[in-house]
Amino acid sequence: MSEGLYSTEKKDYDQTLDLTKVKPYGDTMNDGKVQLSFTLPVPEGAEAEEAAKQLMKKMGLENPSVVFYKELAKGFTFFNCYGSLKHTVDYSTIYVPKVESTKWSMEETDEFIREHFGRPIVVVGASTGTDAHTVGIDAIMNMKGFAGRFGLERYEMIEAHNLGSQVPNDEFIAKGIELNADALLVSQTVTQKDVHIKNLTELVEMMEAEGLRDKMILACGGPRISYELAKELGYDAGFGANTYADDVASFIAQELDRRINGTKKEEK
Ligand code: B12
Repeated sequence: MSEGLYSTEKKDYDQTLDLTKVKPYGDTMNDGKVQLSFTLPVPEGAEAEEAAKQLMKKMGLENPSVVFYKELAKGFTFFNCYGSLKHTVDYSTIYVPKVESTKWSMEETDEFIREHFGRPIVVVGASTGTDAHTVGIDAIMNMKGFAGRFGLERYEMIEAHNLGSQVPNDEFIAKGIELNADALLVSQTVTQKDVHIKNLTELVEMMEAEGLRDKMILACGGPRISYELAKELGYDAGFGANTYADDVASFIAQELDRRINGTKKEEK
C-alpha cells in the first residue's frame, strides 16, 4: 500500500492502549484530544479568547486552542475549542451497578412467562407527577415500540396498560391495585430542581405507607435515570437512555420468577 491515509506502515507514535490509564482519543492513541464548547459572560475579543484558554488549562487541557468564537448576545461569547487532556482514568477498576437479568427477545420472554406463570403479567406504566413527556414511556409500552423493537403491548404474555403522562402518584397506585398489577413502570424526563427525585420518592413512600411496596415490582426510567439512582430511591431497577421493551420485559419476568418461584437471579 502507498504512503498517506491508507498506508499500513507502522507509525512511530504511541499506539499502546493501557486500560489502567485511559485518556480521550482524537486520531492517535493517547493523544488526549478533547473538543468542548461553552459560553463566557464576557464581551467577544482577544481577552475573551485568552480567558477561555486559561480556563481550559485549569481543566487539565494542554495546548488549548480556540477554533471558533462568536458573540451570543451583548456581553456573552460562545467558544468551540480543542485541547489535549492530561488526566487519565483506570478503566480496569470501574464498576457500574446495573440490572442483573439476561436480556431476552420478545418471543423468549413470552415463552418464559407462559411456562413459569401460566398467565399474562400485568404491567402498568405512566409518566407521573407534573411530567408531560410521553415519548419515553410510549417507546417502552406502545405496540410499535421504538427504533424497530416492539413495545410491551405487542407481547402476547404481557397485559400492558399505559396511563400516559401527568398521572398523580395516588391515581397511579390506585390503578395498579385495580388492575392487580405485577409491575409498575414510572417514566421521568424532567429533572429540573430535582423534581424527579421528589416525585419518585413520594411514590415509594405512598406505596410503603399502604403496605404495597413489596407486592409489586417497581421500576423507573428516563434519560437521566440510572440503575444506581433508582436503587437508592427504593426502586427494584432503573433504566436510562437507549432502553428497549426487551430490557424491562426480561427484567420483570425474571424478577417475578425470583419472587414467586424463588429462582435465583441469572448470572450475566
Ligand atoms: C419532545 C420534548 C418535549 C415535548 C413532549 C411531548 C410528549 N408528548 O412527550 C413537549 C414540547 C411537550 C415538552 C415539554 C417540556 N419540556 Co421537553 N423535551 C422534549 C425533547 C425534545 C425530546 C424528549 C423525547 O421525546 N425523547 C425521546 C425518547 C424516546 O427518549 P427518552 O425519553 O429518553 O426515553 C427513552 C429512555 O430514557 C427510556 N425510558 C424513558 N422512560 C422510561 C420508563 C421506563 C419504565 C423504562 C424502562 C425506560 C424509560 O426508554 C426510552 C427509549 O429508549 C427533549 C430534548 C431531547 N432532545 O431529549 C426535551 C426536554 C426533555 N424537555 C425539557 C423541558 C425543560 C421541558 C419543559 C419543562 C419546557 C418548558 N419550560 O415548558 C416542558 C415540560 C412540561 C412538563 N410539565 O413536563 C428539557 C428537560 C431538562 C431537564 N433535565 O429537566 C429537555 C431535555 C430539553 C432541554 N434540553 O432543555 N418537551
